[in-house]
Amino acid sequence: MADLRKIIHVDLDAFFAAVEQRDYPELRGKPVIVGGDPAGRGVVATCSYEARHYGIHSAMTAARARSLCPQAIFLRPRMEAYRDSSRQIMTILHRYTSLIEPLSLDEAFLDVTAATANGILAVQIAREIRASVRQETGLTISAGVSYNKLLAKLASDWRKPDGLFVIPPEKGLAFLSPLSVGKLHGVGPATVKKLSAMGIHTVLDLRNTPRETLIAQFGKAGAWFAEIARGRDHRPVQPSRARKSVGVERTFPQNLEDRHRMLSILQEMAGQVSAHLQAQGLAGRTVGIKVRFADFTTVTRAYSYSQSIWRPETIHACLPGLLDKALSSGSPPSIRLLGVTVSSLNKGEESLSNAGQMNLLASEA
Ligand code: DCP
Ligand code: MG
Repeated sequence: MADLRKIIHVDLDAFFAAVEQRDYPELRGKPVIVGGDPAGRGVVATCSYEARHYGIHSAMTAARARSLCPQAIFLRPRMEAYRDSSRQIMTILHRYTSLIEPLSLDEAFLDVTAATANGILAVQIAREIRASVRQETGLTISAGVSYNKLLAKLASDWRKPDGLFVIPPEKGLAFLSPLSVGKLHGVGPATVKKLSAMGIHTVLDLRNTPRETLIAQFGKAGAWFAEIARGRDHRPVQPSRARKSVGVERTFPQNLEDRHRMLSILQEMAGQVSAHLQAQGLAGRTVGIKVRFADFTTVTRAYSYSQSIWRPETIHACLPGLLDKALSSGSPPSIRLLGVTVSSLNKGEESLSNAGQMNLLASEA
């Protein structure tokens, strides 16, 4: 067991809302919602734990949040303030290791295997990080400690908010067994549904399903499911993680029902994506669209070229087909959001050498 890694996952609590409560003390102890306009079609980016008691959560419409908790205080995001706090946190993390993989503004993996070689415990590092973050930024950050990314991330969530939880190697399987499969990284709602139809609900059920059955059903992803059901995850912590996709999406003030209009909006967004790609010297092989229907079901469809592309006309070329595929799976076509992304990114000439990097999970967000 000497070669086991020590991974910490940290994730700030109610991040945007916590920054607001820190900066405006009159908001502390109150239900605070950061996001779009509750009078319009805005969505909740996040909310304070006080607001969560009313059943409010990220991605819910702001209007619904207001009906659940009329006294809630609604705030527009102040991204600059959140970015500042995020930079501060990342600086704190760098005191312990340079093996840091940020996942978003408020979340990161650390590989502290080397840092613990001289007898310092990973949990001790996690404690210090939590104390420094509190002291230096006034925010609380939850931490999970374990022997791989999968379990470290589950652990940080386990005692949220302001929690610390350790899953040592001998407890990994027992921790996983009762969890519902949807808790696992890469197991999205569509997969949960399929697994459920196969009688697989918990991670223990998943572990008891033959690997071949999972591969037959889900292909490469099935092999991944078999691994994580056994608590195995060899993904390294990747510092300065390369960007995975460039995308644009838009929620409309009124639902769209006309296919031609959808297509022309998709083409316009493709132009923006192309401009972003050019500006950053990037190109990608996969064009994806996202369609969210009036009832909030969301469908993504993707097409992969054999070579990297970036020109608007090449992105345009596959949009009609993708839109048809997306619409055929939902009826009637009344749409509140559309998005276009280009993924499987490569930077200029590096494209071919990087192409070998496998990403099993890219398709299931
Ligand atoms: N965010 C967003 N839209 C979402 C989800 C999140 O804009 N659908 C933003 C707001 C969050 C931040 O990202 O504050 C971090 O996301 P988390 O999922 O970590 O959520 P929180 O930090 O808000 O809460 P938790 O305590 O559950 O981590
Ligand atoms: Mg968070």
